[in-house]
Amino acid sequence: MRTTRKYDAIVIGAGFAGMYLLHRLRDDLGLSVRVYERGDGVGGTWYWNRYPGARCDVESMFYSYSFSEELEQEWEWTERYPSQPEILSYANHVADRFRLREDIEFNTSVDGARYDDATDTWTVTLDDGSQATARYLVTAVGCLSASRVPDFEGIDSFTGPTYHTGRWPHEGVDFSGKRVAVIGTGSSGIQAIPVIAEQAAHVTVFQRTPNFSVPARNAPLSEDEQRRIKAAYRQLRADARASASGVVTPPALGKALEVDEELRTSELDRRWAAGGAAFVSAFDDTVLDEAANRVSAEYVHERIREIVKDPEVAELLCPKDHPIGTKRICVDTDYYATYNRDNVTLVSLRDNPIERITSTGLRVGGIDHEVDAIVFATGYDAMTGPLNAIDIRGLDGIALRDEWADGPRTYLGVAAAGFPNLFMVTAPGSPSVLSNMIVSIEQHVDWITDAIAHALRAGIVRIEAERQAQDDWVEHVNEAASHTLYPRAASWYMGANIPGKPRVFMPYLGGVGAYRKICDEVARAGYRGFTLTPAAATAQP
Ligand code: NA7
Repeated sequence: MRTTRKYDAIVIGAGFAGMYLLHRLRDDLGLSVRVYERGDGVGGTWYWNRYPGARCDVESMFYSYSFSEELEQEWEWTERYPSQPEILSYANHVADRFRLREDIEFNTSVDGARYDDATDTWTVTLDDGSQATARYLVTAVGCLSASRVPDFEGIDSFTGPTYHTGRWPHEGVDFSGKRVAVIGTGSSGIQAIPVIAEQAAHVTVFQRTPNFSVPARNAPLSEDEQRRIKAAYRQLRADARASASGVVTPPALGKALEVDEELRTSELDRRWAAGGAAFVSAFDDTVLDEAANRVSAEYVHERIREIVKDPEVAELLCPKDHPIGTKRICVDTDYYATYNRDNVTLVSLRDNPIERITSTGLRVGGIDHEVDAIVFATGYDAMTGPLNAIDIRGLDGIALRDEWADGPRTYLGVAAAGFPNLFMVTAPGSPSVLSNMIVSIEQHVDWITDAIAHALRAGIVRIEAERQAQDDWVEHVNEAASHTLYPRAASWYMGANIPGKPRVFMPYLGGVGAYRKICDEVARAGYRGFTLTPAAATAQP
């Protein structure tokens, strides 16, 4: 008979959040911690997303942990934006350096978790049927980890290989001499298409909605630049934490239409030439006001028309369905110019969706496009997908996925009423996906660690979000979104990419700096909005 293993805390996921949780809870609080990870290595998103061209859209020097000065001083990044292999080797370095692997169980999925009211503990059930218990359960499952291939008719009839960008084969894929279909033009498609086009015989891109993309201007990181940033790291990190997006960007010029036209254009020219997502923050009101938004949007349209030689293709690539910045802006290398290649064809799905997948390709508008391989760059069941995939049962056996049937409900994006001693990293209701993820992850993990430390000190065995506090937070998250243009886009932030998913704006738009202040204030006020129950008050057996 198997024995149920007991820990102080169980963490689900060994990406950047799970690794840092393990370090803080084990090494700073002295807890026994077990991390379950379905992959056979650390890194989460960066473990799975091995598609050609995969690269972070946040600069290397800031897409990195700040908790260890030795680590941040010693690690050397090679490029302005880190490639997937480099981020993965960084994650592995961190795992070795902080001896994380010894408490991570790889190739292990958590199928379910149930709270026991009598003992104030969670019992998780693993995919081999075994169980483990802990007082605290912390989910670190990522926001874009439930990859999704749409339910295309005939999908199983295709005789060639198919790939999803978020489940790329570890040994890589050789597209030499092959005709490749890429479905999807989000960040993943936009990064992969130029690289696949360099290798494949032909690439046919199937585009439902064009996206705004700005040049990365990726380049090797010079030693001087690295030294300069490292010398100023403390201040730069503090500035990033206090900022809206967890990244320090050049200040906005003011309201777009109040800025003199010449200055407006030269600022956009400057940002386009500098590269990176800071392009969208040239003005204060780009995501707040339609007319202001058009200034930056039309600037990108002009650049697309300039770069892409075929005017019809250029027009198809110009995003007109959503305001710029209301879907995460893509950061690319040679994306638009790729459409000037002889071996790249754009098929717009605007008027004709993919009718079906056949044994030899895709049928659109009655026309068969024959290909040898299909790449699905079709995205994720974002934010709620990875959590709803686990059967999480709180008080009285209530299921988290039932509680969230009409859209996710959390308090501060870290806890849920009815689910005591459960903490979630970067869940809906937090600003994480709108930010530099690592800044958000460190903030969440530090806050959760402090909350657990407080409970341990005070002899608290149960910490639970109050329903009223949760309702107020959900209302605040909705309110923050309602003042912006974000809900105008059919984005994964809104759940709009999944048929039948409730249309709720999931992330918190107040900014990571403001959010941090709110979380700190909640803690200072004795964890306002949480019910803290001391040991004697619960029915311990
Ligand atoms: P995204 O951004 O969700 O992009 C998915 C793409 O796939 C997008 O262009 C979709 O078109 C397209 N798609 C999805 N379903 C279909 C169907 N049924 N037919 C045709 N096209 C479809 O995922 P990514 O992986 O690129 O990026 C995710 C995040 O990673 C990104 O935001 C960054 O934060 C990093 P749609 O726009 O829905 O019309």
